[in-house]
Amino acid sequence: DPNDCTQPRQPLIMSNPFNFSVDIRMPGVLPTSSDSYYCVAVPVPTSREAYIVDFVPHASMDTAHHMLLYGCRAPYSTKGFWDCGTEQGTCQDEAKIMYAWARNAPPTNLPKDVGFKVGGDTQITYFVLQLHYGDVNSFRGMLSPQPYVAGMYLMMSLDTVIPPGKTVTNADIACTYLSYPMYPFAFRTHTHRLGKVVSGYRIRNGQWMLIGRQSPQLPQAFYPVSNAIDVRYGDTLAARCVFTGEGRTGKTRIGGTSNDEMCNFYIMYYMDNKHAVPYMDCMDHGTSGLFRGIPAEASVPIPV
Ligand code: IYT
Ligand code: CU
Ligand code: CU
Repeated sequence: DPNDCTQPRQPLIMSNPFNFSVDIRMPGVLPTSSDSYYCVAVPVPTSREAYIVDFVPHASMDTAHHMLLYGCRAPYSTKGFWDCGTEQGTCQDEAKIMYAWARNAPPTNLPKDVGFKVGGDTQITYFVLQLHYGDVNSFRGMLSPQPYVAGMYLMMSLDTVIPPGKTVTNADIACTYLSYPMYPFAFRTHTHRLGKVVSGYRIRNGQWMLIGRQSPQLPQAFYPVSNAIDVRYGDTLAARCVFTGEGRTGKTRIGGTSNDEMCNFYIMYYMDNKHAVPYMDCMDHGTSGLFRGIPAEASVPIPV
């Protein structure tokens, strides 16, 4: 029984010298409330450079609401599991998100020849699985270098303030892209309760091209991009979160609790291994007036 957590753990399964899989399981947690989050850390099984090429959420996930897999060097604990209720409770250093699974959303597959680089000279020596209610996960890795490296581009707002009662507040994020070509293949949106719709775009020569648009009230998994595009040096990446202040009596700001808000647009991409940058982020507002050109769809709520 793959879900029998009383069995000794066998995190590393070597199928051949170059491929391996890592099993991460939550040791017999019985959540007391549906809002509990538990974390477990598992060391990256090699100090060599390795590539995560596939994620396999285990079958018995019907009790889990969502789970996120991070990579970092300093998890809050390396023994057993811990309560990681606040979103910052995963790693003491910077956590890097690699995978998200959500109930009722299809799983994300990495494209062929694409892998997340771990071990070696990356800053990733531990995997941390954060589980919102539930039980198991595993993934496969390999030691042979992959032609493409997967990466994450995180767009986040730091300073949004949502006035109480106001029906529409936009959080706008934009940055000029100044790196080697990257190819977005999945995106994820994240807000708390007040988010209505989150959209992300590439702007090139004044033209806005949709990367993805989703309601953050639907399962916050990675969804396939709307358009298969490249992002090149000089392009602008832009994202907008639309919030409502209805139902609140005071100002809502960015923060880690469910009474605060967040505005995140994640782009999962691949890049040529030769000059790959695995993590990038954007917290700026973009040039003034930029968002006058945003397509009208960005303000259209998505039915949930
Ligand atoms: C303030 C905020 O927006 N926090 C987000 C984005 C974030 C993600 C990671 C910030 C940092 C990170 O290392 I990974 I610093 C936030 O906490 N988002 C949550 C998860 O942490 C991923 C989410 O569900 O998107
Ligand atoms: Cu959840
Ligand atoms: Cu959040």
